Amino acid sequence: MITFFSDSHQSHAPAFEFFRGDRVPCFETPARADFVKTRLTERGHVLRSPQVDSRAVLGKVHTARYLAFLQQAWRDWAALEPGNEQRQPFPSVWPVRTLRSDIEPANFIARLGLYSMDNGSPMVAGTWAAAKAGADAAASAAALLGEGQRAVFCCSRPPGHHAGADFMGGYCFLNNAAVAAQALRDAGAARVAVLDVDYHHGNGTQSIFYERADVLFVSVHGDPRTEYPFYLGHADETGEGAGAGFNLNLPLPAGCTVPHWFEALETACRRIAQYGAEALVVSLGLDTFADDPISKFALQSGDFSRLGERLGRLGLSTVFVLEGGYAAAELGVNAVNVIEGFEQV
Ligand code: OKP
Ligand code: ZN
Repeated sequence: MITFFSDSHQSHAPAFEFFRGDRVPCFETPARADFVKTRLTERGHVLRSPQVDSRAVLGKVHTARYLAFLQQAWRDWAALEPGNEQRQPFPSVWPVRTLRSDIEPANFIARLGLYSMDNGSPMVAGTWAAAKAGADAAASAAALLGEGQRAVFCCSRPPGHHAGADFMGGYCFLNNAAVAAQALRDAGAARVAVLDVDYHHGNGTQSIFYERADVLFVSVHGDPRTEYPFYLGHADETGEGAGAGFNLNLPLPAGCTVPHWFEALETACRRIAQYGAEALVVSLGLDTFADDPISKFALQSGDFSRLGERLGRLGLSTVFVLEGGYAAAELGVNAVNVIEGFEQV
């Protein structure tokens, strides 16, 4: 499968994140994409650099002020005081209920909080470049489908599905899956489905398309009552306004069995088929893997082939976008199993 891969992912390599009050090494590392690249190359898949500038599409899925903040964030941070160039900024205050988010504060950390859902999105000098390359990959993949490719894989990081129209969160800055879906719409697909199979609910993607009928969002994920992102992803979220009925969440209990997971996948696939999608975007999180260090589903490497086969049977033009998956050394085999399972159909 043609794969978009950009070396600029390496410039997003924060040293640590917070976990239960401690600084711990980041789970979301450059090694993840490199393991996938190695496996793709071993198996003869072709890697390309993203060619399409996603700027115009980004302007349709994110707000102008969020994009302006993100692109400039590191320069603003570094200019604040000597030493910041070597220091990761984290938000410490957020405009929750009753507080105002319409006025952008001048203080950098306050602005970072305004544009964040959590303190779980470590940022460094190369973050914008890496995130932008991921969005460019998504736009490039959509363009290739327009040229008649059946499926394209975006091997990008950082991931994107927690990023909303105007916020980062959960390692995500730009919503690559939303960029792919919007680019497919712009290229003439009347209806696009996004299927998110990451362990964590894709709150950003859901919220971006929540009031739209032209993009169906379907997600299988750990129940937000106990799992990140906690505040979205429940079964009663079915869409609003024009989007009513075009959002389907299939939360599963942490620790659920593989057959239970595939049962939910089947429900997801049937909804997508019934919707009459002309193209599919898969938010391909691989943290459903049994040995994932931060997630609690039980898929084995062979199960990812089965996932790919089921997606292939939908018979849709498909963009795969890499999301989570933190058992880095197994990520290559698991990702390529999905891709090859799909191609086998
Ligand atoms: C991103 B993706 C450790 C807690 C974990 C939230 C998980 C983000 C998952 N600090 N942070 O959906 O795989
Ligand atoms: Zn995840």
